[in-house]
Amino acid sequence: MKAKILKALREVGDGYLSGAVLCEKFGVSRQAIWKNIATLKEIGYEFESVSNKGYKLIFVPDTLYGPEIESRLPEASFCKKVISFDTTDSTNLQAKKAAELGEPEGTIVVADEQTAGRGRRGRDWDSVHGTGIYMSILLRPQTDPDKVSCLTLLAALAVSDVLREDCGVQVQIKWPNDIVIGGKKLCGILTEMSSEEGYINRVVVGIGINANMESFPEELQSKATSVFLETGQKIDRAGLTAAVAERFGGYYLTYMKNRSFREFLEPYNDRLVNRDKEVKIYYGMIESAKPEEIETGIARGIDENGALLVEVDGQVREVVSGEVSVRGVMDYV
Ligand code: BT5
Repeated sequence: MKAKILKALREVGDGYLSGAVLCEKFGVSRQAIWKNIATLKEIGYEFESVSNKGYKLIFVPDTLYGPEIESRLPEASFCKKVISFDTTDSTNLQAKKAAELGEPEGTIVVADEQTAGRGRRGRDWDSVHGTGIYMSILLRPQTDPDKVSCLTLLAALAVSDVLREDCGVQVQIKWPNDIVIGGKKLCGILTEMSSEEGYINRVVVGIGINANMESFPEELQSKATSVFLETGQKIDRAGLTAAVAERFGGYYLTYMKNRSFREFLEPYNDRLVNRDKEVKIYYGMIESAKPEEIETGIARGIDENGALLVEVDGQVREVVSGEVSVRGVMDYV
């Protein structure tokens, strides 16, 4: 109901909507509308209320509040439900719990802060309160488990599209799961799957976007950046979350319908930061890789299975994500 009220009030823009109109529109009592508006006020929303005219939405707090994000999604969106937390351990962990409770495909879990944000292979994701976007999308794809790695690539494409179009940041993709600009990471993606005997129970695509951070802890300063640091503009996090969910949902449905990454190949490769550059492939943890676990070659792009094609000593290797990390020869990119 809160999402519906917010959407209706946003749609009238500078106008007002009376309690009576809202009651009729949503088939609920005056009391129900009033109660929902009172809850929104407690969260920080401000309404102008004029007798004989009704309510006007005049201030929206900067939070990743579920009904706010739902109110920004189109009616026919792939993502219908948003579960939100002010603070949680990890939105990926919460999305897995939601999956166990039977929540449907397309449910999104968001948080304003993560106390145990996770990266790949046990690494951490720095997730301070109120500045980043921490979101996880629950999927139940009816496909082979080996098609799942492409979902990370679709998410990278969706996030990079939205960042370019809506925020004006000319980001690139560092295969398989990073969005980068100027050699620094702006977003990371962690896709986790649970499957049995070739059958997928669920997939969680977790996306962390550095939106409005003004600075980073010392250990991340040389490798992390945010939309704010790149543009000098604070962005509307709830709007960006909805836009990413919507764009990803569209790509996901196309991918599942065609069962192929073919139509995404060109846009992905165009945006690949390592393309035709020398890269190091680490077949082990970067931090402790032995020399025999590192290979150097030229990245040529990805193939239809989402593998990175790397030319090593004149031969092309298909490098599969999940098994390796890729770095620039001198640096992170
Ligand atoms: C990733 O791992 O890049 C995946 C990050 C996914 C985070 C999202 S947030 C919502 C959802 N819930 C979760 O718990 N996770 C997902 P990886 O490629 O392993 O990179 C991790 C490395 O990036 C760390 O070891 C740091 O070096 C660096 N890092 C950590 N926090 C960062 C940040 N906020 N910005 C940029 N780099 C960061």
